[in-house]
Amino acid sequence: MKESLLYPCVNACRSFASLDGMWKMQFDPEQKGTEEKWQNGLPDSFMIPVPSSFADLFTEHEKRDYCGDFWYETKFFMDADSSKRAVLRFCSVTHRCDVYLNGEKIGSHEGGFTPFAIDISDCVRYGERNRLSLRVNNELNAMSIPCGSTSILSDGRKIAKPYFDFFNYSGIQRSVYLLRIPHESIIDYDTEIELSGKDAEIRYRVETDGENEVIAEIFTKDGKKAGERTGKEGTIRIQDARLWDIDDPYLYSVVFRIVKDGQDIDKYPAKLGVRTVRISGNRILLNGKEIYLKGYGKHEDFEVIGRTFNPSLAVRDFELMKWTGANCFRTSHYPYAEEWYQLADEYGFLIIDEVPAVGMMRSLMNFAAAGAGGKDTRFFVSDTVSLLQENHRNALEEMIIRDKNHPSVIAFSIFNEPETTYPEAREYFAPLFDFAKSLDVQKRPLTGALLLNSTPDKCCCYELCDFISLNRYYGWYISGGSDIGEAERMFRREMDAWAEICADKPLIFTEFGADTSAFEHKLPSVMWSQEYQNEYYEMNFRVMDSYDFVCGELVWNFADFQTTEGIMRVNGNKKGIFTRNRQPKDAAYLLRRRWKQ
Ligand code: CKX
Repeated sequence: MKESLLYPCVNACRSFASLDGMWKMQFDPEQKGTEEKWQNGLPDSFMIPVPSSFADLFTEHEKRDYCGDFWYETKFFMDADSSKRAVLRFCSVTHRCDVYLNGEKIGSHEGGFTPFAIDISDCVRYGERNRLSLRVNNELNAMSIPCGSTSILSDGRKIAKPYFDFFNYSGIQRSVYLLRIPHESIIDYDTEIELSGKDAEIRYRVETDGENEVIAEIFTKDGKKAGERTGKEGTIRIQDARLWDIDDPYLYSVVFRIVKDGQDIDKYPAKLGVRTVRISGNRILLNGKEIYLKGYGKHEDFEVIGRTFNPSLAVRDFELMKWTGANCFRTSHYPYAEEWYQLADEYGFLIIDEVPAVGMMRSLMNFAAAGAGGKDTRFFVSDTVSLLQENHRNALEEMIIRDKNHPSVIAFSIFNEPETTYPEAREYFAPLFDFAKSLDVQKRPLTGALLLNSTPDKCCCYELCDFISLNRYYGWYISGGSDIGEAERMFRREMDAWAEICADKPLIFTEFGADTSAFEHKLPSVMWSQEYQNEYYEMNFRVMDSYDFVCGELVWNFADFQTTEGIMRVNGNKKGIFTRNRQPKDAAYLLRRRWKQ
């Protein structure tokens, strides 16, 4: 049985301690840690904050760009109470790790963006200090998601070569918790929602690891009971339900309890947003009403902290998104920290939740050579594909289990810009779409962001998507600058071709954007100037507005972000509507005018 991935909470039955703080760290470029048993104590460590993305903390190239094995160590005191289970929850360790407790290996995990948990009840030393060590590795290869490669320089140093366009931030990037939960406990739950007139039917299912009875209760915000039912599964009817919507993100509370002889054995509280998401013809419906998605592709990315979650920064991002009139974002290109989804539930934002399946092309120079050039590298025709698919499947499972109960999550994205132009790509993706559908009881729409050469005549995968998501760069990677008129004509030709397919399928844009320096102005415009970014968006909106099957526009990107260095990037990707430190470029005002209408 997999350990529960439920978010930590404290109540009469459960508690947790945070293990965040300053840990020890040591790079292991020669991979001698295992042989020398560094799990028994790091021989020559330095201090590192946990959580953190280590790269931007350092001043030396070798440390910032370190690629390979590296170790972490901390000590924690375990109280003498063994009446509850003790579980370590790692919210994300990028990209893979082995975990040791007091020198013994207790688990391992592949995949850097979803939590995993290890039950240590039987091996932890109660009433003593315990040593927790991790051997982490951040190399990229054709089986890892995200995909990339690792090159070895002539001095033996390893360098990450992402097939994708964001910095390979890594480390223990999210919190580590020591959970104390009952021996018989709630492992997971899910809810399906049906609206019936003014009422809502909540079909719930609770998974426990025991036989005792479960009680489910729903409360309004002001604490009134809205419904109750006994049983591990059942339906609760909320009369005159207040729906969760972008303008009124109302959240009920739901509490599940395992009860024996009138006593709570376990209790898990959560928020419940009552809403439905459906596709009807070429429309996306939220609570039965058409919704047009306006917003961004984002990154977890900021100066110094890299990909670490920071609550102030997250609130600033939500406030800025709201200020522009946005209602949606895609977690490009990996599942974000859980707190993002909690905030989106509260703010009334819609999320397209993306698995880290990015870089699915064999890039020789940098991702742009393959991606923007639209070349086909036969990525899905290779011996490693089945291992990649296994990692992809696990990442999908962990993401859907983790995020399925958030009302903000309206769709899952299974990929970003893979090669889709030959049948092997479809053979690769079709079982993953089936698997994702089977995991999500809410049967949310599934999609995947299609690369610019995945046009209707060539793409073998769009049929798998419940709605089509296009990443398009007419006026940037294709016919930019003075040729923007030509770009518009080419864009319209492609859209005319989608029109036939989209008589019965919604289509949204998951990316379109132009690199823009916050310091450049030019009249008439040139590429990279703020004037050009505005003209680029005006042209793109003109085209999108002429096709009524377009159900959404998520611009690329919310803010400038860090990438690997190279001739295509000036200290990062500059397609942000906001700068990296969250100040508006001129285009922010253009979006605000359009989206606030
Ligand atoms: N799409 C032609 C994936 C994103 C990149 C974006 C860009 C590309 C474009 C592919 O991760 O940042 O080049 O700006």
